[in-house]
Amino acid sequence: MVKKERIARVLVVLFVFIAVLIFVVGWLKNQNLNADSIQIHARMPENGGWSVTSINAETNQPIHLKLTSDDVVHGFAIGKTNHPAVDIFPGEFVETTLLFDKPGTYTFYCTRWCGVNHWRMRGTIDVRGEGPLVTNPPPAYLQLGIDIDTEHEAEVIPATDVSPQTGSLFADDLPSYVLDQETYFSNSPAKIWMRLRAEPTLSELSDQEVWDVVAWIWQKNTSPSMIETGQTLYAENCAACHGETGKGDGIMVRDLPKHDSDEHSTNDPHSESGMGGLIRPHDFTDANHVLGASPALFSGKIIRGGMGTGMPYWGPIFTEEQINALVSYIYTFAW
Ligand code: HEC
Ligand SMILES: [Cu+2]
Repeated sequence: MVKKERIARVLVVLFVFIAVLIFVVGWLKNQNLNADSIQIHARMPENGGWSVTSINAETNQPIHLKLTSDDVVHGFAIGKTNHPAVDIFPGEFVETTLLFDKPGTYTFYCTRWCGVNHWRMRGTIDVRGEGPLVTNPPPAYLQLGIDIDTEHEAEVIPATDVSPQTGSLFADDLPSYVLDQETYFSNSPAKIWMRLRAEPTLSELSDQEVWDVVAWIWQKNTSPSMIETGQTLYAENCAACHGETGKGDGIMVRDLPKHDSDEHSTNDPHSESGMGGLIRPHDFTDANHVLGASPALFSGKIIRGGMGTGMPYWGPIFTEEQINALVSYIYTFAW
């Protein structure tokens, strides 16, 4: 009797010991795995988004990621870095190694249109280490005091197509402020047109010729390669809402009511969306709308987003050059 009890007791102790051992070994193994690589599952935002949304890293210490998708095809990229985007296919693992040489907070995001809330698939990587922190300067629209949320219809628009080439013929007659990058950045084409129209030295020019000058100024502040970069970024990140041709008819918004100022309709664009407040964007081919906006306003909108309109914020994703490229590209729809 006593013997049996003893055996039972030993067995229990042994059992508990083995259980603890299994647990500890499992935990250690897990720790080890984590040190070697981080496994991340991608799911559509409705299904939970990224399984990991914050990653810690140290400068100059590689981190290995094992990525897979639990539903549709997603993509993985990190804003403001040159790390190549990785496609993530359901049921497959793809590995990638990240290396940061500057401390700061980076944003990783999905690059594939996986659904309406696609752009919400974002997470952060906190990189610690020596060196100056990578930070973002405040967007220019704040310093310039431009309200990016008010309507900005153009006071004037060109009667016909503009010709930057013709505009360049008057280059020598222009007041010098016109060629400042600052002037371009903080004024809408319509504003600059009005300023030039009021210049006594340009009184000989026709209204259309003044527009040609404005178009030339816009051309001077961009370049074919910038437009090309803008076009690529736009196709990947913006066309799903703003439409391939900029008309505001991308697949994500096609069925939503039109924007008030576009059709002078009585539709309240906010009323029926039911998609996290997504409304239909303005028509970028509408000169009335686009020529009334300054590059600072457009870039501010892109950086900050729409605050409840469904326009995503891209500040942590794109570099200043990329945002300027997008802005140059947007004007090409309207000219
Ligand atoms: C999920 C849909 C969606 C995506 C994706 C999107 N936008 Fe928008 N965008 C909107 C909506 C809706 C508006 C209108 C409401 C507003 O101005 O906030 C808007 C407004 C804007 C405006 C302001 C227009 C104006 O005249 O005030 C700019 C500029 C803009 N988007 C640029 C972009 C760029 C560049 C991208 C891609 C990098 C992009 N958008 C991606 C939905 C989207
Ligand atoms: Cu996705």
